Amino acid sequence: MEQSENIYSAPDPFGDDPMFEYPDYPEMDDKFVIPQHYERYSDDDHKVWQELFARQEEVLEHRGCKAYRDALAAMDLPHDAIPRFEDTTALLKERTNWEIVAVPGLIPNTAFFDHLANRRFPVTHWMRKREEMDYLEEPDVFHDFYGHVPLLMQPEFADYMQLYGKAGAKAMRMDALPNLSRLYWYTVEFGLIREEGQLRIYGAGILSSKKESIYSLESDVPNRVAFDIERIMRSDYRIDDVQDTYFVIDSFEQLLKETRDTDFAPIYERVVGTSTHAANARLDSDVVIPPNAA
Ligand code: HBI
Ligand code: FE
Repeated sequence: MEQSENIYSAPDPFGDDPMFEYPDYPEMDDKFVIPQHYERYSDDDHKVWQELFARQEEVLEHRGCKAYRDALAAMDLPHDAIPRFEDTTALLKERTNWEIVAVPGLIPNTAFFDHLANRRFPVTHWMRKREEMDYLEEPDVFHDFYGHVPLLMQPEFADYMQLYGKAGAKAMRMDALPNLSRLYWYTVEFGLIREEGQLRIYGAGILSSKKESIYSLESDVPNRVAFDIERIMRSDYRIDDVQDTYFVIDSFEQLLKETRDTDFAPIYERVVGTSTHAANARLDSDVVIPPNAA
């Protein structure tokens, strides 16, 4: 696969061509699903998991949102080894009817949306190398699993993820994929939530990064703005560094309800083809939220 600048940067990394080239993995099915092949992880792959896990345990103790912390505890993941996807699927199935499938990495948008719409979360099977502990151009198993999977245990967030998958087809029809992708970016990847007057993290891109876990909550530099779907759909984002702006929800109920109650079509009609707000823009209409005390 041609390396894009960032996995999420191209709204459609594989173009509109139905004959896109995708590396031919043996055993891959028509939904880009492969076996995890647990036995193929090296000792060092497991050690990298262990180090990243231990590091985030400490950083997220008072920074990860409650639903994330509780879910991580309930999932009872191994600290010293990459999890077996089937073990977690068994628990997820029971709790929120989600499952995990292994994929080779980034998959085409249509397949990605189809998985989410059917409550399957695609998790990249491979582990980053030690030389890339902190910066990755593509999601790996630590980002996808440690960052994304625990919150699938939270009922409203679990429904929100499915809703996002179902929204894909209409966005593609209306040329609004970049706009819908920004919603994913600013919530699922880089979302913050307010709990008991404090900011906490729920976005997987933050949860899987030590630096951004601290920065997103405590730095004076970035903007923190109350959740606003249309504002998000109009806003560019950074792919090369920590975010300039974070959007803050008050609850997962709010995230799900506002998304479910909003017809995206009129928003797409207003925003597609119009100019966007820079990633670091501050608007008069923004409801600004202060950082936590460091
Ligand atoms: N594939 N495995 C994987 N993970 C993603 O997060 C992902 C993807 N394909 C497309 C994609 N994300 C985004 O471009 C969509 O949200 C639009
Ligand atoms: Fe991600």
